[in-house]
Amino acid sequence: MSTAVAPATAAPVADKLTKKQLIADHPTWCPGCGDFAVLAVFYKVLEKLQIPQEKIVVVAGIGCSSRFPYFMNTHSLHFIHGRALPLATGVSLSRPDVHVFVFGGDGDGFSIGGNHLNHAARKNIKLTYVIMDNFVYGLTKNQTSPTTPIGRKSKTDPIGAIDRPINPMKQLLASGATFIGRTHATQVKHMDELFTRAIEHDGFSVIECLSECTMFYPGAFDDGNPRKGGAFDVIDEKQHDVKDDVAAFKLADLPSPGKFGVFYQVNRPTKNELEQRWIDDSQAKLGGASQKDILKKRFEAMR
Ligand SMILES: Cc1ncc(C[n+]2csc(CCOP(=O)(O)OP(=O)(O)O)c2C)c(N)n1
Ligand code: SF4
Ligand SMILES: [Mg+2]
Repeated sequence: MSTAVAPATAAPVADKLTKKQLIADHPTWCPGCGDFAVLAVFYKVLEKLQIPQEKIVVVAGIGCSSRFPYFMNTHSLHFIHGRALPLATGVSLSRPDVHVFVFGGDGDGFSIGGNHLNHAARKNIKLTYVIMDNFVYGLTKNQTSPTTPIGRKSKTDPIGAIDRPINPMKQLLASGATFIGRTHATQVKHMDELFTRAIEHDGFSVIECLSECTMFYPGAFDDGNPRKGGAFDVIDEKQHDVKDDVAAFKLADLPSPGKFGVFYQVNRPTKNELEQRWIDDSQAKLGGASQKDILKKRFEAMR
């Protein structure tokens, strides 16, 4: 007779993460707003990658696109206009076990938050940032944004915008981001592929997603939508070396609707990694002192 005894309880099987679990609230965007598709794809990608729900952190600033945290049943934070990245940086550096995502608009990212964008990118903070670019301030009802084309009329430019818009791809290349992509909210499969690659990248990954504001700037991205007679021209990575920043700048110079896909991707140590190395070295030098004690010692030395 066998003496083997079956364990009293089998190890619990972890629940599979489903889209249903990720939904927090009914999105309140206007009918047809491009942001709906971005949210739907994000749910799908998280379900596909099976990132544990308790390890997902979603951060945003202010704007229609920045309403993302309301719709995510994850750790979600909504911060001041343009300040999503500094908050997300703190979360990323202090919690290496979580995946940090930032969502926001062209105003939040390139205007009031432009300074933070440059620094988070050059420091190569480990996080994924999706900028839903609609070429307008949507939430505050139609002001010129940093990406609004010259000549476009708005509440702040009643005779048409006169300032040269920024080129997001060029700006991100110059700032030192290590993964830079561009997509279109009507191209669901492409968004899925790009979000997945960005999440898997070890460093600051940023995607500009053209997302139509149907209320204040309808038709803005029809030239990139084949269903509206436009051209969705994807970068051929057999021809374009994603490590070549000069080639990426050239792609970024193409006239609207331009190219879509990965413009640039390189590996460079993240600030997360460099800072951890520095902490480990300091702890080793100080006989295993706690981070708190090291900080205290530093402050004392600065007196
Ligand atoms: C310090 C500060 N300045 C201005 C505002 C007003 N404000 C809120 S959202 C916004 C712009 C939003 O535009 P964008 O980031 O492009 O997001 P969208 O609504 O287009 O998705 C502005 C100017 C604010 N909330 N806080
Ligand atoms: S105002 Fe524009 S960006 Fe905001 S929810 Fe409506 S369509 Fe979307
Ligand atoms: Mg906007």
